[in-house]
Amino acid sequence: MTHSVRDFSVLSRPCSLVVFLSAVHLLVALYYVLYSPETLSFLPYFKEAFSNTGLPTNRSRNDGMFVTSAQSKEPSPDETTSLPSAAPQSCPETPPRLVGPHHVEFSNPVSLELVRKENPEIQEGGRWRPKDCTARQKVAIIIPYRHRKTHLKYWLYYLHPILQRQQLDYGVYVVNQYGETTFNRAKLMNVGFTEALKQYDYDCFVFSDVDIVPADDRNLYKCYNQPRHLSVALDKFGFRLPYERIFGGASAMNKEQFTKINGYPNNYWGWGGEDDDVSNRLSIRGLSISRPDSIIGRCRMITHTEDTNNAPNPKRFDQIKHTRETIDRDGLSSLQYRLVSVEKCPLYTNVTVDVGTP
Ligand code: BGN
Repeated sequence: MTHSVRDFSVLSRPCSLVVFLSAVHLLVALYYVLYSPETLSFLPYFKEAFSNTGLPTNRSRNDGMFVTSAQSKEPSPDETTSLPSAAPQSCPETPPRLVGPHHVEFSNPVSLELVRKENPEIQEGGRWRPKDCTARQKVAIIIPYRHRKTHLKYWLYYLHPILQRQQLDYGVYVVNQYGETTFNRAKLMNVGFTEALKQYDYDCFVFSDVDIVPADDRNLYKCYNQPRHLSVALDKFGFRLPYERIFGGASAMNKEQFTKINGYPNNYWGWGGEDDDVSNRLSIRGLSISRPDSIIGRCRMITHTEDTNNAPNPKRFDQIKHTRETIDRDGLSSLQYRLVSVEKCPLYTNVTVDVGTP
């Protein structure tokens, strides 16, 4: 009986083929793992984790009010490098973490330190955007202001958490009228619109008095197909509209709506009428006012004593009769002001402006 020597050389070719095919398979698998959309969508988070220290820059004073200065700096279109990068999917139409009606009171004083502590994600200049989804709107909140620090603290205390729950990509702009000349709320709105747009590509503008706080976070501080009146059920007016065409307090317009009406009028000095002029402008340009219902639209107003240099404007009765003649020549198209400073504070951007005299 002879032992035959086994000849393995016949297996050599199939084996090489198997090895070759396995290598190709491995490479293909590796390619898909590295370049799949899922993997790519994680990259910004990795990048962010390594690049974002979350620390504001240029700290100079520590009283919480004035921390950074961007006074003479020419702003870039998006100075939001410390904000989360754009997330892959857009935020849901209805923000998921809203709580509905919530308690608002102004009996215990709040400090800016407390607001900062309770809102650790707010970036300098009062900027925030969601990190797990892309906000549906970029909203600049414009607050006309002078000597109302206590009110501003309450406003920031209540509004920052609400705006975050509403998943907005937002910035807060306090437009501070320089000097002691007669207050001009409407012109400060136009300045806020103009200056906010120099900082970021906002598409929606909420114009709010510093003393108005919504009592229900379903009242979304965003823009709609029609200009939106937000402060519809104020405690001051018994939680209903004092008159149908009112547009004062807090309201929102997108860029297109606001430019269509040529912004606010610039020549209403002192209290009253400028919001009625805007309401007229909306009708003249064929726009209507949208509103939340009077439950969602509940707001509280901080009571205060009469402001100095903001007496009722005696000319307002006559002025609001002539909106049709003034709309084109008075507004964004004729806006002139002297910018005094733009300071990026931890919870808001402080724009100080000399709007001139009547
Ligand atoms: C109105 C004021 C508004 C103000 C509301 C609510 C005028 C114009 C002359 C009728 N309008 O009467 O500016 O927002 O009250 O306070 O005064």
